[in-house]
Amino acid sequence: MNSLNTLLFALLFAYKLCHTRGEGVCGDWDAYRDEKCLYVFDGVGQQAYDSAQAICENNSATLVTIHTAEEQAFLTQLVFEKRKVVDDVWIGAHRVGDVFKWTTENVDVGPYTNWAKGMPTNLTNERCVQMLPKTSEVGKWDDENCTKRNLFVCQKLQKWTTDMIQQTLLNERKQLLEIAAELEALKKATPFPIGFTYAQLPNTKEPTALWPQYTWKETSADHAGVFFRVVGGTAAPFGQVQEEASPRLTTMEMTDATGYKDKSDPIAKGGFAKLKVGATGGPWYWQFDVSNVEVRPKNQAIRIWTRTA
Ligand SMILES: [Ca+2]
Repeated sequence: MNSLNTLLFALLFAYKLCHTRGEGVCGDWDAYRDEKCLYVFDGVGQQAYDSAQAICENNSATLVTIHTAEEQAFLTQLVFEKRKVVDDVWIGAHRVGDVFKWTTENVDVGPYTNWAKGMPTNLTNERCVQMLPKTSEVGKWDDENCTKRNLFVCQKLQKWTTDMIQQTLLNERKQLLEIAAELEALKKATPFPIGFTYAQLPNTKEPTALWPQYTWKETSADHAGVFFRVVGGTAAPFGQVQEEASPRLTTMEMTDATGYKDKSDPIAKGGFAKLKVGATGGPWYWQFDVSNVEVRPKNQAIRIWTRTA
C-alpha cells in the first residue's frame, strides 16, 4: 500500500469512526456520533458554573464543549427541542483575561463560535458562557456571570467494548478494500496525464483556471506562427516544419522580332524584376513588383499549453 493509500486508510477510518452511531454505549445519556455521551442536567436544579462543573465531574464527565456547527446543531436540538429546556444552559467555556477557553480542554474557543448578536459583552463579571433558549437565537452563546444559576449539559467519552471495536474494524476493512479498488480505477482514469497538450481557443479560459490542480506551461512558442496539416500528400514528415511557399513571379523572359532573347535575373521575393525590352532607342526596361505576403487562409491565433506536473 503506498503512502497515499495509507493516508486514505487513516482518514477513512477516522471518518467512519465518527459516523458509526454510538447507540447503546451511552446508557440513558444521548450519543453524539460515536464520540461523546451527552446529558442535560435538568433534574438537579439550576447551578452556578463551578457547581455545574463539579456535578459533571461527579459523573465522570465535564461541561460540554462545542467545536463544530454540526456539534452545535446536535446540542441545540437535544437541549431545546428533545428535552424542551426553556432556560439558559451552561456550556463549558469561560473567559481568562481577554480570551474565552474551553474550561476542561484548556484551549481557546474557536475558530467555530456561536455568539448571540452583540456577544460576548466582555463585562468584568461576565466570564462564563451560556446557551440561550429564545426562539430567535436558540442555542446562541452569551457571556454571563458565573454565579448565576443555570441548567447545564455534561459530556463524557463513549466507552466501546472490544466486540464493537472488532466489528467496526472488520466492516471498515471490507469497505476500504472496495474504496481502494475504486481509487485505483480513478487514478488510471486521470483525464490529463503529464505531457497532455491543450489548445486554448480565443475567448476560452486558460487550463490553469480550468484545471488548477495540475501544473500547466504555455508552449505556444514551440509552434509560433505555424499552421498544422495532416502528414501525407505533400506535407513534410511528422514534426518537421515545412517552410512557407506560394506561387509567384520568379523570372521574366522576352523574345523580340529579331529573335533577340533576354531573361531577367531571378526575382527575389518582395523584389523587382528588371527586363530589357528593345535593342534600339533603348534599351527599355519593364520592372515587375513581386509581393511579399504569405499565402494564408483566414485564421485566428490560439495558444498551446502542456501539462508539466
Ligand atoms: Ca453577555
